Amino acid sequence: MTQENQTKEFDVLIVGAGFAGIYQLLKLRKLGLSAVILEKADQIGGTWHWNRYPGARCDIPSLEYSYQFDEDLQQEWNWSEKYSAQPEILDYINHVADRFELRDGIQFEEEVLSANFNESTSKWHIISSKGQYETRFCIFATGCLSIPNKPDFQGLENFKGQLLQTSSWPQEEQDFTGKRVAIIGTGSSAIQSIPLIAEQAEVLYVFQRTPNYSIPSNNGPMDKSVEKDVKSRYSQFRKDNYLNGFGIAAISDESLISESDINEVNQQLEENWQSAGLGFFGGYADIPIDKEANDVAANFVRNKIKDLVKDPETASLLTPDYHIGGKRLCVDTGYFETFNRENVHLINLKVNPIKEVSATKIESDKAYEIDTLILATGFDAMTGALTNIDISGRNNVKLNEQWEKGAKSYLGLGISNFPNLFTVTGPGSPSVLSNMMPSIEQHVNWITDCIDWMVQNDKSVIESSETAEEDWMKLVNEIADMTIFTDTKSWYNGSNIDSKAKAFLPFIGVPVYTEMLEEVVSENYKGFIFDKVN
Ligand code: N01
Repeated sequence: MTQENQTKEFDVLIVGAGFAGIYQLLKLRKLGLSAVILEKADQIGGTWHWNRYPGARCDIPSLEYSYQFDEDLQQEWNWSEKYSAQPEILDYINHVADRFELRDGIQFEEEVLSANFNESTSKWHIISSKGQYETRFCIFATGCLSIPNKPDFQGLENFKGQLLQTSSWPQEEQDFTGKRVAIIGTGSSAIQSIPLIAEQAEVLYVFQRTPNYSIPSNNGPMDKSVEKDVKSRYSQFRKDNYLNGFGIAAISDESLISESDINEVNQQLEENWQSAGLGFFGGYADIPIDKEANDVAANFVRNKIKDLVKDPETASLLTPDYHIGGKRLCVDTGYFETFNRENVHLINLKVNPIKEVSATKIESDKAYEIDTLILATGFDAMTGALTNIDISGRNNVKLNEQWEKGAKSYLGLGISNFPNLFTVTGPGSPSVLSNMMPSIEQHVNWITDCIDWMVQNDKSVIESSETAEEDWMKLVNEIADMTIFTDTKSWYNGSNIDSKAKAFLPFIGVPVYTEMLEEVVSENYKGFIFDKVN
């Protein structure tokens, strides 16, 4: 047997070297367990490695979109802007990997192909693109938005120009000077990149199926007084944020539009428009739950679009008609204003869908000659990274078959029939409806404590019970049904992928979720089964 073919053994195998994976490695090492990360890319970073399109940046302030597990780290690291750009976020994660000496635990350019639970040994057998592993625990730190959605446009394979996708952007800088560029999609990635591409390109054609709401970021250099204030009370600041609905500092107002004077509401919405970014959505507590209140906030933004975009027809095309927040709210720098440029043209795919892509053209209402085609068409969100791996659990049950009618998970952490498998920010957890960084840390801490508890209490195998999982997903949906989220087609409910089950997946409400996680632990991991005997 060659070295390559030998099965390597670890206590824990982690899939993915993004923010979740590397923190998980650190925590497991502190427990004294052997652990390895397998990473498909040639470097760490996860989503911040793959999404290098122009304008990519976080839309949660960097003082919040950062690790909190190490006081020295959060005090010593300085962000240059309020919302940091992708290169700086990548620098940060690299700094963390070096600071905590994590690189030697990561195998790069090694994709996990299958994971199979062996019931006789209670171990996972992993096959990767480079070798085989046997491990007691398997942790999927694969992110919520990591499998690109690449629509099957007729003739796309015949396109001879430059084909790019925002979610797998080349590492080399791209120059669009003098080029005729088309971009398909108008979600967050397009909204961030369009203003910058428009500045370079000779002409930019934006192919829009559904318009999006976007709030100006008002990004700028880090305000040193804000930084100083937050750093003076960092750990309390972080704790307080777990008490806000979406786990984000800005989103904490308990006032209701329905109980406020409309002039005051408009004044407050103006203030939020100027400064709150994503916080605009939570600026009043009833925007996410009351359709009429939501309409007030939505109309405010619709009017802003009318003011910002000079051509009334273009403004009208850019104006959404669904609940604000129903699709993930976007945050931009000069997005709507970009449509005032003479070299930018908006094409309405609702009326004129893409008929065909050929060697040099894209055809909808007419044929557009282009040099570059950019797909900003989103992701197979929340489940794609798991269902794209051949994962089989007890009785050889396949995960993608178990989830065919909709993903089910207990707490977004465990899946019935898949023992000793954990997901970080999995479906059924606040994840994408929260600040991902604290949610990642919350899950990694929970998983690590759980494994430690198992070691201390002589338990070998953990899995969620089917009943706990059913009840949990019922709760996820009952809460969602009380909000505006379920009325709109979005990637939150699988509507962006035709073949996908339509089910709402994020748990809404960080504070309730946090309480429930603690309750499960205090009741000896209620809802989980240990050392199940068949
Ligand atoms: O993807 P999206 P994204 N024909 O799914 C369109 C996070 N993120 O990559 O709405 C034509 O939002 C689709 O149209 P429709 C953030 O959570 C964060 O932009 O389905 N069009 C839509 O316009 C975000 O929400 C940051 O009708 C097609 C677009 O493509 C999430 O990632 C930055 C189509 C896809 O938009 C995803 O954002 C960027 C088709 N066949 C992203 N298929 C931060 O700032 C799809 N579309 C942290």
